[in-house]
Amino acid sequence: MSQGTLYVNGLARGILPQSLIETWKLDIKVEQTDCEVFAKEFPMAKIPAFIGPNGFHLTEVMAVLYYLVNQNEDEKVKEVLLGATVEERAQVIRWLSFFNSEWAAAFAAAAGYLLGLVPYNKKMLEEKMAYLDKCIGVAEARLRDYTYLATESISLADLFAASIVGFAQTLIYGQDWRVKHPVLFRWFNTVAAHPVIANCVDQSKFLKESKQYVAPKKEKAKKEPAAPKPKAAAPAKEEEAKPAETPKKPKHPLEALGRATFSLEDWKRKYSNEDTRPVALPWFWEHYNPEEFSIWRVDYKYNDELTMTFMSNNLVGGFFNRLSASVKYMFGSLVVYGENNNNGIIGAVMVRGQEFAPAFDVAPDWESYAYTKLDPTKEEDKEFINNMWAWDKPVVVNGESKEIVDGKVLK
Ligand SMILES: N[C@@H](CCC(=O)N[C@@H](CS)C(=O)NCC(=O)O)C(=O)O
Repeated sequence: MSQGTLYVNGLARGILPQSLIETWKLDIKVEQTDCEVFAKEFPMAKIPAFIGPNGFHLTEVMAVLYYLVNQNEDEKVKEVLLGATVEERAQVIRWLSFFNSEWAAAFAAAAGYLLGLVPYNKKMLEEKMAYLDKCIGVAEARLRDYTYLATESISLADLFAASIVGFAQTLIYGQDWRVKHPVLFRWFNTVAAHPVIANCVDQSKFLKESKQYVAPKKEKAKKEPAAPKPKAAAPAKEEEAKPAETPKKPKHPLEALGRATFSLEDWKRKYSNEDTRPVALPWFWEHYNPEEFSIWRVDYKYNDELTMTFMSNNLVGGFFNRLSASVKYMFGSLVVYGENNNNGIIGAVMVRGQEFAPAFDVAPDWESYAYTKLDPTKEEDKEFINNMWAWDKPVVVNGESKEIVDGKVLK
């Protein structure tokens, strides 16, 4: 029987724990997070997570790493990685914590903007990128005079920092960034040769150029196959008279409203390409035609049943997937506000026409939400819509200001 299970999902903080297990051949299973045990046992759903013998549970990457290093039976290895003296051990914790809570947190936020996972916000992206460079500057100040971050040898802090800085080079940083940080890269190359890092950082996947924010490509409208021309007088052969194998898809009821002058596609492109608050939203209000599209406040009806914020966000994701048949007539966003065990779902969605049902009723769970028409000529409604689409300010619910913690865009 194995001595435990580590849960990972390919994201940065799971890389080193997994590599320690695999490189040292520890008797510990590595599983992906999309399983029932993980969902049940780890309500925060963060990786890495670990279950050991006798129900011993761990979360938090620093604790997981500390535990795994202690599974190595070689006392010398432990001493080198964790530090030999109190001072060394404290320095190891210091640099582990620095790369975990300062650098990795800012990296996750920056990558979210650069990879288009959250609404683009130029100012926030610039802030995060500058913060990452500030952190690197702090590490480089140390590495100018010393070979390693915490001690005179490769410690656990070097391994962890190299694992996430390596991961970042497969996602956002390219050669231009490496050239700007020669001190960091002298260190990185030394640590990357360590078997534990060589096993988990694949330098062949490093980006050539740093990722810039690139607007998603215009989606080509699917060409409807041309309708067959009516046959001339000659009697059709029996075969031709057979009904087509795939029945023609029924038309969406909103198609009857015809083509709008306000181009939803142009708007979706603007929203994806431009900084939301300063550029995209002013463009929207300049072009929006209230006769063609109505905008609805959408409230989840059962907020008191929501538990974990990530589960609320999954609920929204599922709802949006089920709306896919109507999405070409819709745009909007639903956000999750609050915290675990005290959160809610709210948002603003624009639909073709003046009714909400024809757009929403394609999703079997549409009645779990309440719909209230908004009037953008009212400053208060307009600002609500702006906030729901920009996610840059807390949302006011029943007079209380609540932080937006997650959300999804329907486009
Ligand atoms: N405080 C935790 C943070 C763990 C964390 O945020 N892990 C990321 C992956 S690197 C994650 O699980 N992200 C998914 C999410 O936040 O839902 C730790 O130090 O381990």
